[in-house]
Amino acid sequence: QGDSVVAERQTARVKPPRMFQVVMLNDDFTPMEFVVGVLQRFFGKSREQATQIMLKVHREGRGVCGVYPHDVAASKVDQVTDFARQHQHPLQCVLEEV
Ligand code: NFA
Repeated sequence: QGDSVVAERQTARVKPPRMFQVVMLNDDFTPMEFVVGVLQRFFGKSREQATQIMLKVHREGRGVCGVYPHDVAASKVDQVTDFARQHQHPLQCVLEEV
């Protein structure tokens, strides 16, 4: 009962964080296998989930890798961009507010 009072006061006072999708963009050069590895390494996807997302991006031009608060989403974009550059692939991700 005391807890519900606390919970109500918090829901009134604590605003939810703005959330951002990390959207992966297709290109003609990055190998499919590399993209699957990126989705597993940086977005915690299983091999099966990663393959589905990679194919969606390949066929439709873009796909959502995950949804995070701004600082987390921005750091994922940087990590993916840096990792791709290190391997000389043009793979790109962008942020979009949900
Ligand atoms: N279109 C790339 C290819 O045919 C694969 C790819 C998928 C690239 C998803 C970027 C994102 N090798």
